[in-house]
Amino acid sequence: MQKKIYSLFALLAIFSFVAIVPSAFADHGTATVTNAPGSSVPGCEETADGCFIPSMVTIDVGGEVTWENDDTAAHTVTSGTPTGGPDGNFDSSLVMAGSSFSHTFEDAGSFDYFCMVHPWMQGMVMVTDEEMAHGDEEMAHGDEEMAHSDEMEGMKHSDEHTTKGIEDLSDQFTATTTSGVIHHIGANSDDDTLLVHLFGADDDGELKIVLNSEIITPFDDGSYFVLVDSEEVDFEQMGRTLHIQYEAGAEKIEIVGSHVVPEFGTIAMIVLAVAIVSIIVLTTKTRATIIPKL
Ligand SMILES: [Cu+2]
Repeated sequence: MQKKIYSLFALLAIFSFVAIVPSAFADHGTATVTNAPGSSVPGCEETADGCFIPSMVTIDVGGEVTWENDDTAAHTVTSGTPTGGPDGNFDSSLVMAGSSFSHTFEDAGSFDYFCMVHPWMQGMVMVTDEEMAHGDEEMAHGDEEMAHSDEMEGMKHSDEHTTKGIEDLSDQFTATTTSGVIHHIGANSDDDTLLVHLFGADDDGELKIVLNSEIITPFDDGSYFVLVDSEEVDFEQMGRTLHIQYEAGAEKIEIVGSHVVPEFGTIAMIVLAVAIVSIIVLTTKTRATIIPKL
């Protein structure tokens, strides 16, 4: 009898281990960035790929980024900005063509870097807190299923709106504020940013927004990054629901993802128009073949 219990316990332990392992070992630990060929001459900063490819990478705390210099010129990877100068977080010094440089990130946050030789070359490393990046998975495993189903409802709600093809982007999202009102939500596909303009936020407040995946796609690990009045802020994320704190007087909240589709409403309208036209064409054709038979 006792043996049975033990083996049952062992089975349970193995099972829960198997359930936990995939999320714990999901590989967000490393990222590789390469120097754009020819980046020693200005111009790469105006391309979609940028001078460091990709120009923004996201890793977990403790993760390592490797910069491979595939270009023919020597470059540096220096934390900081061209205008503010090196900030001392990391510096590769000169990396020769064909060589590489790696750095391990022990703290969460966003780290700007640039090339000292070619200051038009700029990039960013986002280091996310493991718990935040995997909030979604933990929710699913945890006993907070109530909150999860609430979120699902929120998503359904916003999906309903998209199928109707409403022009105003504010209607594509389920969003609430505790201070001020949402004046406008706009999408900028150039820097993959969703812009939430606040009006009359006289007190500190919180924006709760359920992101519509039709419009904004998160980074590979499911995370986003958020700026309030152009300053990066910490926020809570549960799946596609973000809780963003802002201070009194805040006007602009930017949510950055890996891809943003602007004016989804317009696209939906086009799809709708095409559907209607094809229905009309089909019915007239069918009628044309039916009428002679009558
Ligand atoms: Cu360079």
